[in-house]
Amino acid sequence: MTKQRVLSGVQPTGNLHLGNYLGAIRNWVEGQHQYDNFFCVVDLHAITVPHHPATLASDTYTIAALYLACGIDLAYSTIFVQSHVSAHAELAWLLNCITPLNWLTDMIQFKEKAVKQGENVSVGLLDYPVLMAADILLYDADKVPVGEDQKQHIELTRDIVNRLNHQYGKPDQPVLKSPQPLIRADGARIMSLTDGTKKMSKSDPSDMSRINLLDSPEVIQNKIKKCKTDPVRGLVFGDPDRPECNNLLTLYMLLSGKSKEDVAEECKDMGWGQFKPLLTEAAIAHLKPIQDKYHEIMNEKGYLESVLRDGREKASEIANETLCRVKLALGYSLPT
Ligand code: AQP
Repeated sequence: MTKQRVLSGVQPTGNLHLGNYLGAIRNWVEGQHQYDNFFCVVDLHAITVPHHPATLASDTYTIAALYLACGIDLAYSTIFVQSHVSAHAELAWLLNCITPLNWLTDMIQFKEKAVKQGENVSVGLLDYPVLMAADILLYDADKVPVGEDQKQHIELTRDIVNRLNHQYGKPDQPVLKSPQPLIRADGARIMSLTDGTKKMSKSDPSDMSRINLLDSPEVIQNKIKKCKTDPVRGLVFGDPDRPECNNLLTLYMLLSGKSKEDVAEECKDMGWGQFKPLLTEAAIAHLKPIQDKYHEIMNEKGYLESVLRDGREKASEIANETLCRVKLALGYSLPT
């Protein structure tokens, strides 16, 4: 039986943090043996907000190396860079022309980010979900493992598929395959260390709001020491009035590998002074092997380039086939 296909990616817009890791990459790693996986660094998405040309390429490499360091195994998975496969931009254009404008203006992420950018907001930011749909659809992906914040974009992708299949496909012969989101209950929305009601994010101006995968033990210790808590003694999951408490217990559970029941029992009578060193220790211990592996990969000259070259070849072959299928359905003639 052929395996179902998985596609997902992260933008090279800054340091990977625990939200990206626990919400997305950890799930890619744990599920990779069951699927045929494609993981890309979505560098075309990275320029939908103001970016630094001087670091775009090195940030892209860092993220690809972190995929490997977190445990992505090339025996099961292909790693590539989005901009290396030109079919992504081309399919996005074709999908643009069948996507109603109001579907995009309704997207929560667009509304939130557009407010921050004021008059400088680009057409690219509005179009972000269509490019994301192209990323997924080019690979006929069955599943898309993401954090909770991306759910709306996958629903939009499914709407685009339905519309395109309805307009250009035959009932028994759809042009594109509809993907399903794969969102884990635990870790789907890791919150900021400085505000438990906001998601942890690369674009938060304060580095104290997140733990980055490459933070040193001293930095991790300092961030946890200073993170926002509450004055209540006794730590519990799920109290809507204590978002920081729920977030920090969730981080401890996921990083220590303990069950929710065990963490609830262990922490029920604790104060923050007793809990914070435990979380610090769990975070440092969990990230150490990832950091060691990352440095090993970065020191192996030429290795990452070869991984990305192979990835581009494999991804391009599949992506170009899908692109041809869509172009034919839309009535284009293909060059002979
Ligand atoms: N806080 C989070 N909790 C769980 N999952 C998360 N993801 C991102 N943040 C969290 C998931 O990580 C994958 C890549 O997302 P991204 O590249 O968009 O990362 P980001 O940190 O969200 O980036 P930005 O640029 O800082 O965006 P905004 O400003 O939107 O937060 C996705 O699967 C995502 O769900």
